[in-house]
Amino acid sequence: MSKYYELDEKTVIDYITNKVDFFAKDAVLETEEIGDGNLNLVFRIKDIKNNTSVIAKQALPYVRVAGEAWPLDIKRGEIESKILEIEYKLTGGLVPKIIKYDLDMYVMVMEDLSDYIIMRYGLLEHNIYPKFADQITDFLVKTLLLTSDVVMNHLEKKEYVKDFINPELCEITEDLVYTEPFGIYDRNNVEEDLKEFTEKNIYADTKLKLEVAKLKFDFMNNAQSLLHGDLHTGSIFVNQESTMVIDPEFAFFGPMAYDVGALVANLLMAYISADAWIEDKEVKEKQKEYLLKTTGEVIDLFNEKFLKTWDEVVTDDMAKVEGFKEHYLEDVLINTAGVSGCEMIRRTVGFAHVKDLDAIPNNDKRIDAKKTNILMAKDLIKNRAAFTSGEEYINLIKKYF
Ligand code: SR1
Ligand code: MG
Repeated sequence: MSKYYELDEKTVIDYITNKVDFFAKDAVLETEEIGDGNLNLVFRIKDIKNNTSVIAKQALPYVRVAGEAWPLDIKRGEIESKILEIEYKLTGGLVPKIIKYDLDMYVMVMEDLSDYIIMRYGLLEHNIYPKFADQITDFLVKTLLLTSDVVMNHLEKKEYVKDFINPELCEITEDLVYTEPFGIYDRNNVEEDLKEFTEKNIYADTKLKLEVAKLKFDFMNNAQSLLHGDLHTGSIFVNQESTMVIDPEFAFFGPMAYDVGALVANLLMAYISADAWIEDKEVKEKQKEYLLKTTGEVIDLFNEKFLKTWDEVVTDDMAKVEGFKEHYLEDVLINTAGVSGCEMIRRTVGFAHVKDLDAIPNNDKRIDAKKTNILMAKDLIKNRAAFTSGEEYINLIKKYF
């Protein structure tokens, strides 16, 4: 019989006390459910006497925001805990430490990051994170390059591909990122004032759809590296000093561009949001300047570190052939632009939106921001070969603002 039950704010205290040897004997525990994602329950359990805390994340057998009508493989929690351990080793601690993974309850207990903030919310509070571009590009290059065939023993890598097959979560991406936003589907969420624009600029654009089809099949058929699989700014904790990546439950072997592109898209959407939302002129300019610079730096540092690390870690003889690393990287960058565009479109007219755009309070400004987002995204998809440097992204932003 299954030992699984859904935790709540009451039962999680007993659960943690019995299952995890973390808190002091005299601990006074309080808990709060803090999950704001689409899939899981997330509790912070705090010992208010000794000021220590942990996070417990429980996978539900369905999509949290949709309910039991949309069932989802609960084993994703197991994949997530394994990936976090691998990423911890690869990146030297750019992901949280796992304290325990419970295979019966699909609960992962991990270190609390209470002195960090989810990057999306930090940016919406107009904070600036000066070390972010450097730290996240370390994460990207280490996790992506070191799990590719350029570096890994090819037999071991194929074993990994098998171990980390993640069909249900991949299907969500295939549907919600690469299919539904480009046509009329029930799960799409398009604001009334954006419907005509969406029909004309997305559904009727057959050239756009052809390019998205190419990107979709690259996502499905290119088992290049062990991806995070959902690297938006809601999957990143930041503060002034460091960066921590969380939530790799969509992980599988896929194209590197999917992670880099998701990140870049969310920085671009933060820029569009800042322009539409921030009232104070000085704060607005400072925030836009930071996001412009960070977007450019993410691409340039990724390029730079990728090429440098390649020389240090490459093992495949043919990958050492002169000119190959530049060819390989160029392909990643071109598809990065394409993925960014798909992520931006799906966050505007697909099932799962982002607060950056949806919560812009002024109706006209919100609709205009969403239109700009769609146009910029189309540019990125259709002209993706033109975006291989930070400067080209900066020029793209300047073209629209
Ligand atoms: C049903 S899940 C919707 C979205 O939430 C996750 O964070 C992923 O981005 C997914 O596409
Ligand atoms: Mg998530």
